[in-house]
Amino acid sequence: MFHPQGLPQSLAVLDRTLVMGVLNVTPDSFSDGGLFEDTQTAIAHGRFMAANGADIVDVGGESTRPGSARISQDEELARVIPVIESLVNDGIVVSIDTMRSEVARASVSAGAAIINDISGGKADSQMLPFVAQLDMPFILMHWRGHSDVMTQLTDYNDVAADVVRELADQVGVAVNAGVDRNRIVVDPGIGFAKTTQQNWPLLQELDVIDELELPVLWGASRKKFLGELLADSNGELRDMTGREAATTALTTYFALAGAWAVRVHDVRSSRDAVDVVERLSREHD
Ligand code: PMM
Repeated sequence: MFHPQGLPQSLAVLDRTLVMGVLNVTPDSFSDGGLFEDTQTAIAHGRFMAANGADIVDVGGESTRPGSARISQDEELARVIPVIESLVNDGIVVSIDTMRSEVARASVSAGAAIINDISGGKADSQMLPFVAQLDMPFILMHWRGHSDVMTQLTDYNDVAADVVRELADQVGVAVNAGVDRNRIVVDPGIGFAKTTQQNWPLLQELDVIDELELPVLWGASRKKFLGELLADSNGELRDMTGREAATTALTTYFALAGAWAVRVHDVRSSRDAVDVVERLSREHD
């Protein structure tokens, strides 16, 4: 298992897959839309996830649901900063899920310890130079374009090989911009510029990504490809919360494959799965 450098000591010492809890402070996110819009509700949910085993709480203010439009930077800042300040004040490790360098900058000032950029530095030319100045992990996801166009960006020859090659290229861009390779975490970006069916070969060939010799984060929680897999006989997609057992199954799969972290909505079930895998990996007494 690979670990990024620059992690807070409390996480750096752990020898298991980490659980990152999703905290979308957005009125329109596809999985918890509207529920955590209110700052106090968001803070309470972040605390709840930490109490239930989240190692990291991933705070995001911008929905990346397929087809969604962008919000202004001021709106994004207003959503995430008070939540980050409050959770950090409680001693919770927070990552900031943003494509904007200015939001990343303000979040780091507010105490965020990890940058999670779903565009891997592609959306904002100032992101990589900013990250290069930091001493914290940078999550670089496979990304081909913004949510309003990503469903048209799904041409691949070989999904797993192409995603890993494009990730390698972007890691190279980041390193050229001065980002320390030892601080990079890669993420294949389940559901981003991929049809629902294209997620499966990516998951089936998950060891292809090990070629990069970098820590890996997987974000498959409650995504549409699971809703489709579990659809009823009328073709009605399984609802969000009904995708939880399937998400936990994937967490087990990722943990067995040595993933650095999983990004999930229901923290308790994934943490239980990770703890089982960790116990199984110990030497016999
Ligand atoms: N998925 C979403 C948002 N941020 N970040 C990373 N690193 N990886 C992901 O897969 C990812 C992400 C969209 O899902 P959500 O709306 O359930 O948060």
